[in-house]
Amino acid sequence: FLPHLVASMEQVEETYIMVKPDGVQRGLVGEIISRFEKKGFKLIGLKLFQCPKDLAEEHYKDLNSKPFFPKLIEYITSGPVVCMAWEGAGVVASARKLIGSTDPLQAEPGTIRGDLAVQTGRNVVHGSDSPENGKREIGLWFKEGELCQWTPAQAQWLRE
Ligand code: IDP
Ligand code: MG
Repeated sequence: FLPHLVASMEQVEETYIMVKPDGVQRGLVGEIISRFEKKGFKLIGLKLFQCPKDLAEEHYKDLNSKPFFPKLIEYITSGPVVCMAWEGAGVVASARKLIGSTDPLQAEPGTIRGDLAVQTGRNVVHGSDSPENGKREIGLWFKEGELCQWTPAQAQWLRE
């Protein structure tokens, strides 16, 4: 029994989830949104958006020394993306599990990448890797006034 882990699961967090251009082009937007919606997390921000180069570079700045960085920026700016902010206790780690491993061939069946993609360079979806990055990325991709605070009708049936 690890009380600090239980406490962290109860902490309400926000994560930035994005359907990448390949997911949009392949008609997977509804399918990907559904995975998070059915799980029971709360959608607080959603838009279709053509990402400018400087935003893509800022979002992925930790990877800017990697050999694949220029192609990654080209990929993310190659067409519209669907930007989402999701809220819930434990949503950051849970969303990463729903998404699956970075390399879709290593991702477990049942995960988004495991079910819907075959290559790291076209892995259809992004998810923040920590609560701090969740906040940072939502701040980058959404403007003031684009997020909604609301109480879903099902809230009382999701948590005791
Ligand atoms: P993540 O998306 O699972 O968090 P990261 O390591 O943060 O994975 O990498 C960010 C994104 O950069 C990946 O989702 C993928 O689109 C791309 N990427 C990572 N490694 C490679 C690579 O070796 N080749 C091509 N693209 C890569
Ligand atoms: Mg990452």
